[in-house]
Amino acid sequence: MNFKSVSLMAAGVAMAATTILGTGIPAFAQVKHVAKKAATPQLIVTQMETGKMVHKKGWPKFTVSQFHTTAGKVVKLVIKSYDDGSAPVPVSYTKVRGTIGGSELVNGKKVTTFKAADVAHTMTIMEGGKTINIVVPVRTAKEKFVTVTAEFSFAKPGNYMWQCYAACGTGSSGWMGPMMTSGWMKGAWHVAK
Ligand SMILES: [Cu+2]
Repeated sequence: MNFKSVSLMAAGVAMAATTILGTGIPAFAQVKHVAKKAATPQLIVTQMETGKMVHKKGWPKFTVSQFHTTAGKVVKLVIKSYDDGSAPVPVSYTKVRGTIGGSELVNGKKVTTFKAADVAHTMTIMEGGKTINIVVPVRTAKEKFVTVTAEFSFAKPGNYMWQCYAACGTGSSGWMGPMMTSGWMKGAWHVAK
């Protein structure tokens, strides 16, 4: 028996030991597959477009405003925002709330709280007594858009309203127009069982 056949035999024994009984599938492959499946969040993407982009001055818009998910499932929400202007926002809505880790990613960087002057919009979701507050900062002059990513989940099924809390709309208060109109600065999350 030469060295090559001995090492081949050893490899065979090692493979048999790590094979799940009767399946012929190596144990490491199965474990890896299950772990990956459980950790994959539901990816949902929306864009924040300016009034100029949608040809309606003073009417910024979330292009997707109705969302669908399942209770208990982790949602990974990605918001691409093209807005370079801030809007007056109550200080409590400058903080990220209700997300996993209490934070969000802005262009891949973890953020938990913003300066009010840097806030363009929020996606604030009311789930019973819990509030999920995702902050959309203004893009800088040198970037085309800013990417906000947040992960969260809904405990119970139902229809939950969301509203932008940065007064980005029309009227002297900024709370008219798109702020009051479903499909623009408000909408809903539909959470199935
Ligand atoms: Cu807004």
